[in-house]
Amino acid sequence: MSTDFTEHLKFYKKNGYTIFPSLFSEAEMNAWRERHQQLYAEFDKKTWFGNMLEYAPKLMWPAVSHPTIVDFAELVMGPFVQLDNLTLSVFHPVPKSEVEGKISGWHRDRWGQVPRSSTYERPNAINAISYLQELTDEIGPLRVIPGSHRRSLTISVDDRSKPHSDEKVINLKPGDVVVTHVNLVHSGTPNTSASGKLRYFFSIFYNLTWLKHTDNHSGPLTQQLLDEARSRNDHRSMRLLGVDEQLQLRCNSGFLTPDEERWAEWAAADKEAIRETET
Ligand SMILES: O=C(O)CCC(=O)C(=O)O
Repeated sequence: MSTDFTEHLKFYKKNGYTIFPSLFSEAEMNAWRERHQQLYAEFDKKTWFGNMLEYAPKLMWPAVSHPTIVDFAELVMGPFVQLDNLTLSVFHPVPKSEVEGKISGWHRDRWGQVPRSSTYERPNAINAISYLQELTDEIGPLRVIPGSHRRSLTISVDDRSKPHSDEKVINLKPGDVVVTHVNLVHSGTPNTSASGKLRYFFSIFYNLTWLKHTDNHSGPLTQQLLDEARSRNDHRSMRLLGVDEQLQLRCNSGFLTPDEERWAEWAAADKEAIRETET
């Protein structure tokens, strides 16, 4: 059953984010946590991993190509959506006394800009973030400044690690996914778990196909996913992996039909064109 995006879209345009509850299962999250633990051991206690698709293609592809997330991405960006980077990271707890009253740091995301007006603009990139545990006040919630994707809001260096008067604190449940607009000002919160719990952060970051992508999609395992997508004539999956064969035609469409109408036609045509293949 496909999701009704009407309310999500309205909320997203106004506030710069929307939350999709329970998109990921406990079994999936468990497998991702385990993969992180292996990488942590293998890479000398490194905590931050980009390029997660190449590290774990079979585990990660269902998340990257999740129909709810990618359908919504195509609704707000048009069918020009590629994976910019797939990041799985862990924040270890720090003593509460060290970070009392501090947040991780306000910012807009990669490929963003300070908005020039209050008009809603298509994002250059969106972030589908989930946390593989409940985001309690102790583990460190996500903080957002609603509407800051449509405000030329700036914050002084001194104030970037302090809570903001317009902030909303978001305590997501495990498996929930928040999709943000690239120009939304947001911040994490330090993990101060007294019982030593880890704070997992999982980010599927998508950008427009005519921008560069941050992850390297040329690795053999990612290329295998691309070959499979090609054999199905699955343009949406190919785009996610950095190959947009329709870009030249679609980026010069004349722009006299409303964008969202045109995007919906293209997205439908892409779905129609997929060939069933034997697996
Ligand atoms: O750690 C967090 O919750 C915030 C993550 C973040 O700032 C980001 O995705 O850019």
